[in-house]
Amino acid sequence: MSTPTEFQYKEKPDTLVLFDVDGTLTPARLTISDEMKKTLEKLRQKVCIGFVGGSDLSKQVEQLGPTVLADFDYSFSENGLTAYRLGVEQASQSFINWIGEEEYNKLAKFILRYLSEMELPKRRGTFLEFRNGMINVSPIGRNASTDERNEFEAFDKVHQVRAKFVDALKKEFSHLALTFSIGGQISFDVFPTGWDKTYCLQHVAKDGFKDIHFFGDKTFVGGNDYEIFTDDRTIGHSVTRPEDTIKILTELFDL
Ligand code: M1P
Repeated sequence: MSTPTEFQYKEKPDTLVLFDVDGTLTPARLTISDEMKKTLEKLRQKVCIGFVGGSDLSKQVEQLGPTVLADFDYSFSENGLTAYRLGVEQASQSFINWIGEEEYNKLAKFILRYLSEMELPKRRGTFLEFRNGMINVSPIGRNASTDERNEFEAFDKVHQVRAKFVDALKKEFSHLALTFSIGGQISFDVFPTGWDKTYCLQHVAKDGFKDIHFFGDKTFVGGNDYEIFTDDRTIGHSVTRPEDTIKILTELFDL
């Protein structure tokens, strides 16, 4: 497969470097540094670059800057459910489109019924959050304060209410290819199996890259970079913070 003409100005147009955002390009939930921006500008002269983040594009605009779509060859939000190539939007996907109204209705009814029967010391609001690429289920509710979050987390450690809930859902909806992930303090996420960061790789397949590097900080089992980090299609790099990313890039690509 030949290199797309748009990338031929680069030194290694058949190499793509993909980055996680939080903890890899920026400190968690914070903005990109000038040093990282300069490093990426130099890198982009040599290879193709892209980011793949779990949150939506508005969050990445906040963290990576208002010109983010022009600063990267590929921009992948929500693991690639929203995708841009050279600033041009590619086909997008959503949870509701995938599952369909009928099955979603059954899932939502089961969740709400189960929640109503669960013994809990406290309840707040927003128990089922409908997102573009997933649903998020929280027994205490997403309106819980920080103290209430901590209390719920401690309660759940003892009573395992989330783990039991996930088991019940797995049993009831075994006919659907759903993944349940208890990643945070008060909730769990439900999304189609395979809609982790590897989802974005389908968008780059047609450009025929020889090497695809991936940099991420949550590359351990259960971390949200694990699947793409260990995928056969990528060369994985595990980093501890943005400074570490800069150090490895400088050595690897002679910046
Ligand atoms: O990033 C991990 C999780 O963070 C939040 O979880 P919680 O509110 O339970 O702490 C949520 O945004 C969740 O979707 C996410 O997986």
